[in-house]
Amino acid sequence: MSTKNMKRILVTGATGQIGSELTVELRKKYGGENVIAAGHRRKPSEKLLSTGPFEYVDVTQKDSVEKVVEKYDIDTIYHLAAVLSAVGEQKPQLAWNVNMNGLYNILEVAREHNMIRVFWPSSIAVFGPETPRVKTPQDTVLIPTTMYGVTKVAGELLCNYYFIRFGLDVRCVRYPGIISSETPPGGGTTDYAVEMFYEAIKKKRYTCFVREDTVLPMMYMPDCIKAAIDLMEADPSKIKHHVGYNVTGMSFSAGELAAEIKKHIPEFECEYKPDFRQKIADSWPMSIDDSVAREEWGWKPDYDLASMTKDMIEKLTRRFAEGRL
Ligand code: AKB
Repeated sequence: MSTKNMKRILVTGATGQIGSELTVELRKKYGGENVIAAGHRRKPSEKLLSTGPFEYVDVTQKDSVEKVVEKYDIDTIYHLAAVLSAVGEQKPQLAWNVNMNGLYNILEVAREHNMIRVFWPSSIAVFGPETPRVKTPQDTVLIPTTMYGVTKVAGELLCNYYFIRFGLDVRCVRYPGIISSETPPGGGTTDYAVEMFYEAIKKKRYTCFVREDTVLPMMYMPDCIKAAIDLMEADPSKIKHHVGYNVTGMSFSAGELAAEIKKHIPEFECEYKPDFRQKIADSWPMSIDDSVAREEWGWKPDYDLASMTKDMIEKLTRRFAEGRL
Protein backbone atom coordinates (compact mmCIF):
# COMPACT_ATOMS: atom_id res chain seq x y z
CA MET A 1 0.00 0.00 0.00
CA SER A 2 1.34 3.46 -0.79
CA THR A 3 1.65 6.44 1.55
CA LYS A 4 -1.36 8.02 -0.18
CA ASN A 5 -3.52 5.61 1.75
CA MET A 6 -2.18 6.80 5.10
CA LYS A 7 -4.43 9.62 6.18
CA ARG A 8 -4.79 9.70 9.92
CA ILE A 9 -1.79 8.86 12.05
CA LEU A 10 -1.59 8.37 15.81
CA VAL A 11 1.81 8.66 17.51
CA THR A 12 1.93 7.24 21.04
CA GLY A 13 4.84 8.32 23.23
CA ALA A 14 4.84 11.58 21.26
CA THR A 15 6.37 13.54 24.14
CA GLY A 16 9.38 11.20 24.32
CA GLN A 17 12.82 11.41 22.74
CA ILE A 18 11.87 9.91 19.37
CA GLY A 19 8.17 10.80 19.40
CA SER A 20 8.66 14.54 19.83
CA GLU A 21 10.74 14.78 16.64
CA LEU A 22 9.03 12.05 14.61
CA THR A 23 5.60 13.67 15.16
CA VAL A 24 6.81 17.02 13.82
CA GLU A 25 8.36 15.32 10.77
CA LEU A 26 5.19 13.32 10.08
CA ARG A 27 3.13 16.51 10.36
CA LYS A 28 5.33 18.19 7.75
CA LYS A 29 4.74 15.23 5.46
CA TYR A 30 1.06 14.43 6.02
CA GLY A 31 -0.31 17.71 7.41
CA GLY A 32 -0.56 18.81 11.05
CA GLU A 33 -4.24 17.92 11.49
CA ASN A 34 -3.61 14.37 10.25
CA VAL A 35 -1.01 13.44 12.84
CA ILE A 36 -2.35 13.09 16.38
CA ALA A 37 0.25 13.23 19.12
CA ALA A 38 -0.52 11.16 22.21
CA GLY A 39 1.33 11.47 25.50
CA HIS A 40 0.83 10.20 29.01
CA ARG A 41 3.18 11.58 31.67
CA ARG A 42 5.53 14.19 30.15
CA LYS A 43 4.18 17.66 29.41
CA PRO A 44 3.90 18.24 25.66
CA SER A 45 6.22 20.87 24.21
CA GLU A 46 4.94 24.10 22.68
CA LYS A 47 6.01 22.80 19.26
CA LEU A 48 3.95 19.62 19.68
CA LEU A 49 0.89 21.59 20.81
CA SER A 50 1.13 24.25 18.12
CA THR A 51 1.60 21.96 15.10
CA GLY A 52 -1.42 19.63 15.49
CA PRO A 53 -3.78 17.82 17.86
CA PHE A 54 -2.57 16.45 21.20
CA GLU A 55 -4.37 13.88 23.39
CA TYR A 56 -3.62 12.15 26.68
CA VAL A 57 -3.63 8.38 26.14
CA ASP A 58 -2.79 5.56 28.56
CA VAL A 59 -1.74 2.69 26.30
CA THR A 60 -2.21 0.16 29.12
CA GLN A 61 -5.95 0.92 28.95
CA LYS A 62 -7.53 -0.33 25.72
CA ASP A 63 -10.49 2.06 25.93
CA SER A 64 -8.12 5.02 26.24
CA VAL A 65 -6.50 4.01 22.91
CA GLU A 66 -9.87 3.21 21.32
CA LYS A 67 -11.39 6.58 22.20
CA VAL A 68 -8.68 8.52 20.34
CA VAL A 69 -8.62 6.10 17.39
CA GLU A 70 -12.37 6.53 16.92
CA LYS A 71 -12.40 10.28 17.54
CA TYR A 72 -9.85 10.90 14.77
CA ASP A 73 -10.61 7.93 12.52
CA ILE A 74 -7.00 6.71 12.81
CA ASP A 75 -5.69 4.29 10.17
CA THR A 76 -1.96 4.21 10.97
CA ILE A 77 -0.14 4.05 14.33
CA TYR A 78 3.44 4.74 15.33
CA HIS A 79 3.47 3.12 18.76
CA LEU A 80 6.46 4.53 20.64
CA ALA A 81 5.25 4.60 24.27
CA ALA A 82 7.58 2.38 26.32
CA VAL A 83 9.65 1.96 29.47
CA LEU A 84 13.37 1.76 28.54
CA SER A 85 16.08 -0.61 29.75
CA ALA A 86 17.48 1.08 32.88
CA VAL A 87 14.08 1.95 34.38
CA GLY A 88 12.91 -1.47 33.23
CA GLU A 89 15.53 -3.13 35.46
CA GLN A 90 14.43 -1.04 38.44
CA LYS A 91 10.72 -1.54 37.74
CA PRO A 92 10.36 -4.78 35.77
CA GLN A 93 6.63 -5.09 36.50
CA LEU A 94 5.99 -1.60 35.14
CA ALA A 95 8.10 -2.39 32.05
CA TRP A 96 6.09 -5.54 31.36
CA ASN A 97 2.77 -3.74 31.84
CA VAL A 98 3.54 -0.71 29.66
CA ASN A 99 5.57 -2.51 26.99
CA MET A 100 3.54 -5.70 26.62
CA ASN A 101 -0.01 -4.71 27.51
CA GLY A 102 0.48 -1.40 25.72
CA LEU A 103 1.60 -3.15 22.52
CA TYR A 104 -1.16 -5.78 22.80
CA ASN A 105 -3.81 -3.04 23.12
CA ILE A 106 -2.42 -1.17 20.12
CA LEU A 107 -2.36 -4.32 17.97
CA GLU A 108 -5.86 -5.29 19.03
CA VAL A 109 -7.29 -1.85 18.31
CA ALA A 110 -5.42 -1.79 14.98
CA ARG A 111 -6.85 -5.21 14.08
CA GLU A 112 -10.39 -4.30 15.11
CA HIS A 113 -10.27 -1.05 13.10
CA ASN A 114 -8.68 -2.62 10.01
CA MET A 115 -5.75 -0.27 10.11
CA ILE A 116 -3.42 0.14 7.17
CA ARG A 117 -0.15 -0.12 9.09
CA VAL A 118 1.53 -0.07 12.52
CA PHE A 119 5.13 0.93 13.32
CA TRP A 120 6.68 -0.33 16.54
CA PRO A 121 10.31 0.19 17.57
CA SER A 122 12.19 -2.85 18.77
CA SER A 123 15.75 -2.49 20.04
CA ILE A 124 19.25 -3.95 20.16
CA ALA A 125 18.06 -5.03 23.64
CA VAL A 126 16.58 -8.14 21.99
CA PHE A 127 20.14 -9.49 21.96
CA GLY A 128 21.89 -10.98 24.97
CA PRO A 129 25.25 -12.28 26.18
CA GLU A 130 25.06 -15.36 23.95
CA THR A 131 24.56 -13.33 20.76
CA PRO A 132 27.66 -12.58 18.63
CA ARG A 133 28.59 -9.03 19.72
CA VAL A 134 30.44 -7.85 16.61
CA LYS A 135 28.44 -7.24 13.43
CA THR A 136 25.46 -8.92 15.08
CA PRO A 137 23.51 -10.65 12.30
CA GLN A 138 19.82 -10.13 11.49
CA ASP A 139 18.78 -13.64 12.39
CA THR A 140 20.57 -14.80 15.53
CA VAL A 141 20.20 -15.77 19.20
CA LEU A 142 17.58 -13.65 21.02
CA ILE A 143 18.02 -14.40 24.72
CA PRO A 144 18.14 -11.02 26.50
CA THR A 145 18.87 -10.69 30.21
CA THR A 146 16.88 -7.49 30.85
CA MET A 147 13.12 -7.14 31.28
CA TYR A 148 13.18 -4.47 28.56
CA GLY A 149 14.84 -6.97 26.21
CA VAL A 150 12.33 -9.65 27.15
CA THR A 151 9.47 -7.29 26.22
CA LYS A 152 11.17 -6.44 22.93
CA VAL A 153 11.62 -10.11 21.93
CA ALA A 154 8.06 -10.95 23.01
CA GLY A 155 6.85 -7.81 21.22
CA GLU A 156 8.55 -8.83 17.98
CA LEU A 157 6.93 -12.28 18.23
CA LEU A 158 3.54 -10.72 18.94
CA CYS A 159 3.83 -8.32 15.98
CA ASN A 160 4.85 -11.21 13.75
CA TYR A 161 1.86 -13.21 14.99
CA TYR A 162 -0.55 -10.36 14.13
CA PHE A 163 1.00 -10.16 10.67
CA ILE A 164 0.70 -13.89 9.99
CA ARG A 165 -2.61 -14.56 11.74
CA PHE A 166 -4.57 -11.37 11.00
CA GLY A 167 -2.70 -9.83 8.07
CA LEU A 168 -2.01 -6.67 10.08
CA ASP A 169 0.86 -4.82 8.40
CA VAL A 170 3.12 -4.28 11.42
CA ARG A 171 6.66 -3.13 10.74
CA CYS A 172 9.54 -2.67 13.11
CA VAL A 173 13.24 -1.89 13.33
CA ARG A 174 15.68 -2.70 16.14
CA TYR A 175 16.99 0.70 17.13
CA PRO A 176 20.43 1.14 18.66
CA GLY A 177 21.06 4.04 21.11
CA ILE A 178 19.53 7.24 19.72
CA ILE A 179 21.38 10.54 20.00
CA SER A 180 19.33 13.73 19.76
CA SER A 181 19.32 17.40 20.69
CA GLU A 182 15.59 18.17 21.10
CA THR A 183 14.12 15.96 23.85
CA PRO A 184 16.46 14.05 26.18
CA PRO A 185 15.90 10.30 26.49
CA GLY A 186 14.67 8.94 29.79
CA GLY A 187 15.62 5.73 31.51
CA GLY A 188 17.78 4.04 28.86
CA THR A 189 21.26 2.52 29.06
CA THR A 190 22.51 4.46 26.03
CA ASP A 191 21.44 7.79 27.60
CA TYR A 192 25.10 8.55 28.50
CA ALA A 193 25.83 9.29 24.85
CA VAL A 194 23.25 12.11 24.93
CA GLU A 195 24.02 13.31 28.47
CA MET A 196 27.70 13.66 27.56
CA PHE A 197 26.83 16.33 24.96
CA TYR A 198 24.47 18.27 27.25
CA GLU A 199 26.98 18.30 30.13
CA ALA A 200 29.90 19.15 27.82
CA ILE A 201 28.02 22.26 26.68
CA LYS A 202 26.66 23.22 30.10
CA LYS A 203 29.47 22.26 32.52
CA LYS A 204 32.45 21.16 30.39
CA ARG A 205 32.58 17.94 32.40
CA TYR A 206 30.67 14.70 32.65
CA THR A 207 30.70 11.60 34.81
CA CYS A 208 29.84 8.70 32.54
CA PHE A 209 27.97 5.71 33.97
CA VAL A 210 29.67 3.15 31.71
CA ARG A 211 33.38 2.32 31.28
CA GLU A 212 35.49 4.28 28.82
CA ASP A 213 35.95 1.17 26.62
CA THR A 214 32.21 0.42 26.36
CA VAL A 215 31.30 0.17 22.68
CA LEU A 216 27.65 0.27 21.60
CA PRO A 217 25.85 0.85 18.30
CA MET A 218 24.24 4.29 17.99
CA MET A 219 22.26 6.42 15.54
CA TYR A 220 21.61 10.15 15.13
CA MET A 221 17.97 11.32 15.28
CA PRO A 222 17.60 12.33 11.61
CA ASP A 223 18.56 8.76 10.66
CA CYS A 224 16.23 7.35 13.32
CA ILE A 225 13.29 9.26 11.81
CA LYS A 226 14.34 8.32 8.30
CA ALA A 227 14.40 4.62 9.26
CA ALA A 228 10.85 4.75 10.66
CA ILE A 229 9.33 6.65 7.74
CA ASP A 230 11.24 4.76 5.02
CA LEU A 231 10.23 1.40 6.43
CA MET A 232 6.60 2.51 6.71
CA GLU A 233 6.66 3.71 3.12
CA ALA A 234 8.44 0.65 1.74
CA ASP A 235 6.65 -1.34 -0.93
CA PRO A 236 5.10 -4.40 0.80
CA SER A 237 6.36 -6.69 -1.96
CA LYS A 238 9.97 -5.76 -1.10
CA ILE A 239 9.93 -6.35 2.62
CA LYS A 240 10.33 -9.93 3.73
CA HIS A 241 11.15 -9.69 7.43
CA HIS A 242 8.56 -7.03 8.41
CA VAL A 243 9.45 -7.24 12.08
CA GLY A 244 12.79 -6.67 13.79
CA TYR A 245 15.05 -5.16 11.12
CA ASN A 246 18.60 -4.54 12.35
CA VAL A 247 19.54 -0.89 11.68
CA THR A 248 22.56 1.09 12.82
CA GLY A 249 24.32 4.39 12.22
CA MET A 250 27.73 4.05 13.88
CA SER A 251 29.58 2.33 16.72
CA PHE A 252 31.96 3.98 19.18
CA SER A 253 33.27 3.64 22.71
CA ALA A 254 32.33 6.15 25.42
CA GLY A 255 35.98 7.27 25.34
CA GLU A 256 35.91 7.81 21.57
CA LEU A 257 32.78 9.95 21.93
CA ALA A 258 34.44 12.05 24.65
CA ALA A 259 37.51 12.51 22.41
CA GLU A 260 35.32 13.61 19.47
CA ILE A 261 33.51 16.15 21.69
CA LYS A 262 36.89 17.38 22.95
CA LYS A 263 37.84 18.32 19.38
CA HIS A 264 35.08 20.96 19.55
CA ILE A 265 35.28 21.76 23.29
CA PRO A 266 38.96 21.34 24.30
CA GLU A 267 38.25 22.05 28.02
CA PHE A 268 35.82 19.10 28.19
CA GLU A 269 36.75 16.44 30.78
CA CYS A 270 35.03 13.09 31.14
CA GLU A 271 35.40 10.64 34.01
CA TYR A 272 33.96 7.15 34.23
CA LYS A 273 32.03 5.67 37.16
CA PRO A 274 30.18 2.58 35.95
CA ASP A 275 26.91 1.72 37.72
CA PHE A 276 24.27 -1.03 37.26
CA ARG A 277 23.81 0.03 33.63
CA GLN A 278 27.29 -1.31 32.75
CA LYS A 279 25.98 -4.87 33.01
CA ILE A 280 23.17 -4.06 30.59
CA ALA A 281 25.59 -2.43 28.13
CA ASP A 282 27.91 -5.45 28.35
CA SER A 283 25.06 -7.75 27.34
CA TRP A 284 24.37 -5.82 24.10
CA PRO A 285 26.14 -5.88 20.72
CA MET A 286 29.07 -3.60 19.91
CA SER A 287 28.15 -3.33 16.24
CA ILE A 288 25.26 -4.37 14.03
CA ASP A 289 24.98 -5.95 10.60
CA ASP A 290 22.09 -4.10 8.95
CA SER A 291 22.58 -5.48 5.43
CA VAL A 292 19.09 -7.04 5.34
CA ALA A 293 17.42 -3.62 5.89
CA ARG A 294 19.75 -2.16 3.25
CA GLU A 295 18.80 -4.86 0.75
CA GLU A 296 15.05 -5.05 1.41
CA TRP A 297 14.05 -1.39 1.76
CA GLY A 298 17.16 0.61 0.91
CA TRP A 299 18.19 1.60 4.45
CA LYS A 300 21.30 3.81 4.56
CA PRO A 301 22.28 6.17 7.40
CA ASP A 302 23.58 9.68 6.67
CA TYR A 303 25.53 10.41 9.87
CA ASP A 304 28.77 9.06 11.32
CA LEU A 305 30.46 9.96 14.62
CA ALA A 306 32.16 13.11 13.26
CA SER A 307 29.15 14.59 11.42
CA MET A 308 26.74 13.73 14.25
CA THR A 309 29.03 15.32 16.88
CA LYS A 310 29.47 18.51 14.85
CA ASP A 311 25.70 18.88 14.35
CA MET A 312 24.85 18.07 17.99
CA ILE A 313 27.34 20.66 19.27
CA GLU A 314 26.09 23.34 16.90
CA LYS A 315 22.44 22.74 17.87
CA LEU A 316 23.02 22.49 21.63
CA THR A 317 25.36 25.51 21.66
CA ARG A 318 22.62 27.57 19.99
CA ARG A 319 19.98 26.37 22.47
CA PHE A 320 22.32 27.06 25.40
CA ALA A 321 22.97 30.62 24.17
CA GLU A 322 19.21 31.16 23.89
CA GLY A 323 18.70 29.89 27.46
CA ARG A 324 16.77 26.81 26.23
CA LEU A 325 18.98 24.05 27.61
C1 AKB B 1 17.94 1.94 25.97
O1 AKB B 1 19.11 2.23 26.22
O2 AKB B 1 17.19 1.34 26.75
C2 AKB B 1 17.40 2.28 24.59
C3 AKB B 1 17.57 1.16 23.63
C4 AKB B 1 18.91 0.82 23.11
O3 AKB B 1 16.63 0.53 23.26
N1 AKB B 1 18.04 3.47 24.11
